[in-house]
Amino acid sequence: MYTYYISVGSNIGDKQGHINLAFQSFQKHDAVSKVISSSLIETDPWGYTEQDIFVNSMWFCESILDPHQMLCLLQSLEKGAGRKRHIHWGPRTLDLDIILAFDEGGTMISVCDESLTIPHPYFWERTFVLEPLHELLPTFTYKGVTIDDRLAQLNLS
Ligand code: PH2
Ligand code: MG
Ligand code: MG
Repeated sequence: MYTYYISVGSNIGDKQGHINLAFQSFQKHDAVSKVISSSLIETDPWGYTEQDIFVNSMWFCESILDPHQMLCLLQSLEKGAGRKRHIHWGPRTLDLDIILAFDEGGTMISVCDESLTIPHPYFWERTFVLEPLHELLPTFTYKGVTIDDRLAQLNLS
């Protein structure tokens, strides 16, 4: 059994609608359990800024799927929302990124290959990821820094 924190984003069309539909399918999936969603927040685009504002949130779940199997499931949900891959960091109907994964003992899992990197390579730089993560995991600490301190640093810079 694994646990996952999954970042959710949309900035095309019915943003909340894409997210809610995907959440319903995800919750119903036999291989996932204890699904929890953070609040949905509106965020300014990060990275490539010439695009519409995003709706972002974070999902927690337990699953028997290993990280690559989870990636496959998330990509199928993105496809279901009509996701097309164009501009890197550009507009998308639905983006589901594995941010953190833990094994049964609660140890953080690292994955790094051509298809998947966990922890997500930019998560610690992005308030649109850390704010919803903070709601679900307020005691999280990464490389000796608490998520509270990291959010304070990012909000100052
Ligand atoms: N996703 C990106 C790039 N920039 N900015 C915000 N605010 N929210 C996102 O989900 C987002 C982004 C690439 O995945
Ligand atoms: Mg992304
Ligand atoms: Mg993605």
